Amino acid sequence: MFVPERGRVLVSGRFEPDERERIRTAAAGVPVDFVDGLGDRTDLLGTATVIAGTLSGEQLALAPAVRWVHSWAAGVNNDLAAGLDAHPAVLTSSAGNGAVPLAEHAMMLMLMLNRDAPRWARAQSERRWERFQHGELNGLTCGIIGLGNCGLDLAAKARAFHMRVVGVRRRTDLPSPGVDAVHPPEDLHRMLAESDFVVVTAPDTPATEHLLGEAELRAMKDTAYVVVVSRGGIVADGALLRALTEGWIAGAGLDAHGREPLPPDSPFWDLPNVIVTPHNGATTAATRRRGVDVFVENLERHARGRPLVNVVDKSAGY
Ligand code: OXD
Repeated sequence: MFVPERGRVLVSGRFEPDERERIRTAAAGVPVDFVDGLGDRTDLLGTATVIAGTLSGEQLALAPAVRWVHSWAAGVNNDLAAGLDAHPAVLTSSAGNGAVPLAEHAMMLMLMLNRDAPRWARAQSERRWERFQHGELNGLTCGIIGLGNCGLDLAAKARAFHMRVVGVRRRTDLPSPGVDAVHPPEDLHRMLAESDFVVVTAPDTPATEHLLGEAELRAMKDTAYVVVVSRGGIVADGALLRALTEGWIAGAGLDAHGREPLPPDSPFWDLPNVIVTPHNGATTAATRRRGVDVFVENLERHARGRPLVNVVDKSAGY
C-alpha cells in the first residue's frame, strides 16, 4: 500500500459542491477522496491518514495509516465504541453544529406535550373542531441535564418563554448564563423533583449512561415530562416505559432512543403520552455546514501544524 508522504484525506458524506471545494482548499495540496459512505471504497481506507465520517470497528481495522478521525456527529459515543477509544488516532467532533436546532426541537416537544398537540392533529385528520383547555409553558420549570452548547441555548429559549430554568452539570464552576440554579450531579434528584420538564441534552458517556433510572423517574412530579434530544442511552428504557405506563410521570418527547432506529415493535410508538421523532431534531443544512466549518478549520490547522479544535477527551467520552 502506498501512503503519500503528506497523507491522504478520506471524507464520507454528501456535500454541496462549494463545501467540497472548501475542504479541498483547506487540505492545502493533500489529496482528498470523497465517498458517500465509508463502506463504499474500502481500498481508500487503507491509504487514508485523515478520515471524516463514522467508522465501524471493521472499517477502522482496514485503516492502518489513519492518524486523525473527524466525526460529523456532535456526540461521539458510537465512534468511541467502534474502537477509537483505544486507538492512537486523534478524534475530533462536530460538537456545537446542531446545538441550536436541537434546542428548537426540545422547545417544540415541550410545547407539543404541554398543549397536547397530537390531539389537534387527530381532530384535523377527522375534520373535527375540537377546542380544549391546555397548558402554558409560562411559569413552569425546565430542568436541563447537561449545560453544554445545546443545554445553554435551550436555557435562553426557555427563559424567553418565561420558564424558570434549572440545570445539572459536572463543571458547576463554568458560567451557565440564563440558568437560575445550577446543580452538581449529586443534586440531580433535587432538580428532578422541582422540574415540570426534564430535558436531556448531555452526551452519552460512562458518567451519564442510564443516569435516569427508576429512582430518578420516581423522583419527578407525576405531572412532569421527560424530553430526550441528545442520546437515548442516558435513560433506562425499561424504567421509562414503566414510568409512562404506570403514571410516575405525565409523558415524554423522545428524539433520541435507547435503540436506533426504534424497532417497529417498540412499545414507545404506541403510548398515547409519548411523542416520537426519529433522531431528526438537528438534521438541517446549517448543521451540516457548521460541521464542515469545524473540519475545514481543523484541516487548515493540521496543514500548519497547529493544535486542532474540538478534540475529544476519550476518557471523558466527549
Ligand atoms: C449528533 C447527533 O451527535 O446528531 O450530532 O445526535
